[in-house]
Amino acid sequence: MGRLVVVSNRVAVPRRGEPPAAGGLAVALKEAFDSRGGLWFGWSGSVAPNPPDMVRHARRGRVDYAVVDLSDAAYQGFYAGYANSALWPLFHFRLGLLSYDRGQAETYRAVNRHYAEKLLPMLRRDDTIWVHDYQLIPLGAALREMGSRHRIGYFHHIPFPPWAVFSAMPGAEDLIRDLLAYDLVGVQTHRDQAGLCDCMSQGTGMKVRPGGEVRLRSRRTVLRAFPIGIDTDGFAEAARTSVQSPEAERLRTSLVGRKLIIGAERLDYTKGLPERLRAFGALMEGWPEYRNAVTYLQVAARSREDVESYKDLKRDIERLAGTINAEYGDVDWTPVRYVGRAVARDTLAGYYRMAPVGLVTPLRDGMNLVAKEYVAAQDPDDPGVLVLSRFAGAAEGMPEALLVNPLDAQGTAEALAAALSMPLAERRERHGAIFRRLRENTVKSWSGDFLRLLEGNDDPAEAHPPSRAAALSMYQARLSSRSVATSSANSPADKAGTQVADLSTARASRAR
Ligand code: ADQ
Repeated sequence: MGRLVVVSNRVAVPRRGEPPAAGGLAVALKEAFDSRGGLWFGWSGSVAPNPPDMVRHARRGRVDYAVVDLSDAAYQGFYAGYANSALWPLFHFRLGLLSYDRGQAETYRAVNRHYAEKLLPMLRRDDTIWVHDYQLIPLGAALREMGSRHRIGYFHHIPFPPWAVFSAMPGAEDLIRDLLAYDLVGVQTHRDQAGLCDCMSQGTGMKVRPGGEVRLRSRRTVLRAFPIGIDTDGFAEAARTSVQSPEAERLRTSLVGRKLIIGAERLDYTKGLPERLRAFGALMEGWPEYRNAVTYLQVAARSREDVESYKDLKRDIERLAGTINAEYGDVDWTPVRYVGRAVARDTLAGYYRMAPVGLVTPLRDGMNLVAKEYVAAQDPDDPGVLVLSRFAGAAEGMPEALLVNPLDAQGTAEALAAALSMPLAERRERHGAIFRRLRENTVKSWSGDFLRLLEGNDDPAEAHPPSRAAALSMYQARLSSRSVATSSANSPADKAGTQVADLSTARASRAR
């Protein structure tokens, strides 16, 4: 078996003598890299007016890291411009925020061609290439034009909308046709797979066969869902240890017995932060018993601050948090604590374990790993409850979470109240079901499944039927046998029909 060659937008070269950062792609790929060796190629993260036109190399263990710098102009056009101001909003269904500029689109293609030119001479004949995410869609086609006959797979980490949305992008057909250069195109969920197949058939006029197969002359491309997971046991262990740490103790002491609701993400308009604050405000308004009894901690790491829409978002969130604190706060209680920076992974794991409620309500999200990490971090004997947007990819595999529509502040507040008052037996049952699935579908099994199908050994979709179908049937069976005492008939969630609505949405999206 040949080497694994990974191409991703940003490549973080581990310091000499240190393991790769926990979490993220490095963990997913470790096993494959360890067993067969590999090359990891991409942008170094450095930007300069006129960077030297060269590839820098570093060898760590069995992996060669090869990175290039970007010029200011390439960064503006390719990264801040087309990738983050046009593709990112497009793929997240936010056409109102899409800002298209033909020059930036050309820079995006030029940078991808440049990457292909740099990568090609480093390739060996039997390498397998795995390209990651929307910054690099045309890379496969550029490699093919230059003569590459390797197996090339592409994984799309963010949502894939249907053609009715996608076709708003100038040049949409070209982007879809670019995907045909790959042998395998992976997306996160069955909903994304439906969007991708719709774009493929409407954008190219080609027939998508059952199993997501498209044929163009002698080339075959398979379109398939591979829901990404986390290092479940590793994260659970980090949470167990970190909840005893001085940082966790500092937070615990400061709560003075109040219950913690936690949210954590990059500061991004797709994550639904203003909507989440409005929902917390609705909880304070409609459930006075929780005033001075809960604290909502939102950790939001700064992100893409050079993109205009991100600056507006920061202002909105700060204003909303200030309004809630002024309205409901007291001399000894701040309802919303807002921390605007990144927090170390282990520290975050300890905070999750301490929080009876995890609030994860993106407007759209490919998967959302925070939802999975929150569940993995819980104490199985006394777990917290996840309130999760039905528009996160993670919702497909988590029907036992309290699923909400984040645009419905009242509905989300009702779910929060239900979570805060949920009996222990029900919390355990919901947590246990999700946690078992998280242990079966980890980040390692995700990369293994993708590579096995790309390299043609077997078809993981046939080997393992979709976990979501299994999850749903378990859930439905439990509901019909009334073995789950959801919430009592008088509970806010029941009044609002949270459970019924969740299930009907889950059924509807399965049928799509
Ligand atoms: P992201 O949009 O970055 O990823 P997500 O999947 O939630 O979103 O991953 C974020 C990671 O950053 C998590 O591991 C989380 O713990 C960490 N994190 C969040 N807030 C933090 C903070 N304040 N400080 C430090 N760390 C923080 C994209 C897609 C997702 C998809 C992933 C993986 O947008 O939908 O799930 O890729 O495919």
